[in-house]
Amino acid sequence: MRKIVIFFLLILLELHSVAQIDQSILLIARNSGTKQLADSSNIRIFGFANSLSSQPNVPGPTLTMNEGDSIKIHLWNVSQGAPHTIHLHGLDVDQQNDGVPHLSFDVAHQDHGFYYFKAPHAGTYLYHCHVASTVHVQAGMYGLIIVKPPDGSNTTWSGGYSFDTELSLFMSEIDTTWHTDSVLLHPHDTSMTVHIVSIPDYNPQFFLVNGYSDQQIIENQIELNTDQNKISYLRLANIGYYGNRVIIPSQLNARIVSSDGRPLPQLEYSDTIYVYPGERYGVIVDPQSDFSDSIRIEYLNMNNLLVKGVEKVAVNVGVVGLPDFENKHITIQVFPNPFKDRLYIKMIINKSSKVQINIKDVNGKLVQQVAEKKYTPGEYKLSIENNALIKGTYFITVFTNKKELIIKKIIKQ
Ligand SMILES: [Cu+2]
Repeated sequence: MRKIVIFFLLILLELHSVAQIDQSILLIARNSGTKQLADSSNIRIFGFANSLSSQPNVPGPTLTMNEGDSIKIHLWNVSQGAPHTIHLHGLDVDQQNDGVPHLSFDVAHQDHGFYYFKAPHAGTYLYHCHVASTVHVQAGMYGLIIVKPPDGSNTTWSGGYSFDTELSLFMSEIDTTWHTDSVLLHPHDTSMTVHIVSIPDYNPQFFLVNGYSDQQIIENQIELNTDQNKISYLRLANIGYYGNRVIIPSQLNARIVSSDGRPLPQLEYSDTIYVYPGERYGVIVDPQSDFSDSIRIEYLNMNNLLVKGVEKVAVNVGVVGLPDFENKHITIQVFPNPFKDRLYIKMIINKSSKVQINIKDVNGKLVQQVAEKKYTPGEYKLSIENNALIKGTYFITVFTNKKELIIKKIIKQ
């Protein structure tokens, strides 16, 4: 009798755990995306989108969840072509939910697949399609998974390191010769563990950070903006077929604290970190001085370890470069420029002043304003949201001591 009661209790618990989903994520697999590269050319991609109305991007959406949450991923294949899966790289899930086609299931065109798992130890993980994965990953079917601690706080893991800001640097490459129909549209027999696909030698021409290279990295503001004594958490991840050598400016005091979603037994001070395909590292940085430099990412051919590409991610700590405006009352610096959705204004007030900040268009029309306020001597950093402004050229002006002064021409992208 006791055994029967326990049995039913277990069934109830099981039903409860299936029924209670903390987060449901929709990923739509598509075979018909395009991606603009740094030379303005467009290539065909496969990828994941969040909704039917949105196009896939490379990488796919970043999935953020809290440790211990019950997660359901709904994969809907709207590809008019190959089957797809979601492989949860580095997550301890059961075989049925691991997305390796011949060991679990694949999702054909117009089919739906569901993956259930409990978000594992707080850390950085990956997902990617596992159908003919060499081709489908290069095609663009991958994304980042960030697991926060159970309370969702800015902490590396429960009882780990607290941080003020975080930045993910997700590396990959693109060889445009693989983005042709003859490679992408090969037959897919998912009952086979080996696919005979004729693909060119892998010689990537584009080296990506979060899907962007060269000036695209600047335009999309992939950069570390922080201040002295503030702690930032860098999540480094590589889903390319090349290795990455990531070189961090020494003033950032980089400490590697985690590897592949688990804490290291003890942190390691290192400015140079090798991130090989599929690997992830967590790095804590806290600069002690103001400076401007960049994180250098080298892309290494795994056969000969030669550097085939270099990308840079800007690092700005505190006041950077020369001030944009300076008089005896006030010193002002505006960054970044060009800007996207947010503009920062750093002010050093020498004498108490009333300051009002205006953004005007090229015709002198006021389009945005930070209301007048009295500032006592000291340093201030203002952050202005500019979501409503259309792309174009503006002037930032400051109204102080009964005079309006033009500070800088700024460009919204
Ligand atoms: Cu796929």
